[in-house]
Amino acid sequence: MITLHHLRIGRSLFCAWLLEELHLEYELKEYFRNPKTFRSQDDLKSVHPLGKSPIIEDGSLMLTESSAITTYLMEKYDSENEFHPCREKINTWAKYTQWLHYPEGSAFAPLLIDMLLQRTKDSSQRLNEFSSGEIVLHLNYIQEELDNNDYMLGNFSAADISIAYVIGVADTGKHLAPYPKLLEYLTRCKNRAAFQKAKLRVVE
Ligand SMILES: N[C@@H](CCC(=O)N[C@@H](CS)C(=O)NCC(=O)O)C(=O)O
Repeated sequence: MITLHHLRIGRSLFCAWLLEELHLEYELKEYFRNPKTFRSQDDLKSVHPLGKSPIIEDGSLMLTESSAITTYLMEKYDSENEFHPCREKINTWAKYTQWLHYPEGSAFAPLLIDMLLQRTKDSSQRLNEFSSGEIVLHLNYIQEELDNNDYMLGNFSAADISIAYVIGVADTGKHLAPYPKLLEYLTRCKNRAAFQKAKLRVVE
């Protein structure tokens, strides 16, 4: 059975969401952040040297990085291509790969800077200018690419789980007011039965 190491509060909820979409059984191990630093603690670092979640174990495999975990779960458990396009449809598959990796590769960094500035009440004009400009750039791009579709590729795919995570972080940072389509998208994603199931089990 798969084990999901989940740090409260964080992205591993979204990994649980994917496991629920796939109807996979998983054991959940929970960890708490240090209340002062909001970082992970020795218990999670004893599982993996980075001490960052999500981490999954599946048999002898231990895997980190949410996009790599998604790719692995798709390869192993989505043989009918319900949640990811097959490689023969190379253009659709390439776009899927883009949306899967874009959040961690590009969109999340300015949101993290903004989150740290808001949380610490630090005021660095340069960081502020950088993060606010980049956040607008990325949210505009995602909203334009989403267009009038329900999901990034039209139909729901595992890449939506990556995108919904960053849109959720943008929502927490109060950046979504000018982006009604992204708000609707986030609601649509969170209304999925699998997300609701994950949320009941994986307490944030
Ligand atoms: N790029 C990694 C990021 C993992 C990550 O930073 N996770 C956060 C939780 S959302 C974490 O574990 N933070 C604890 C810490 O860095 O101390 C991924 O996509 O899985």
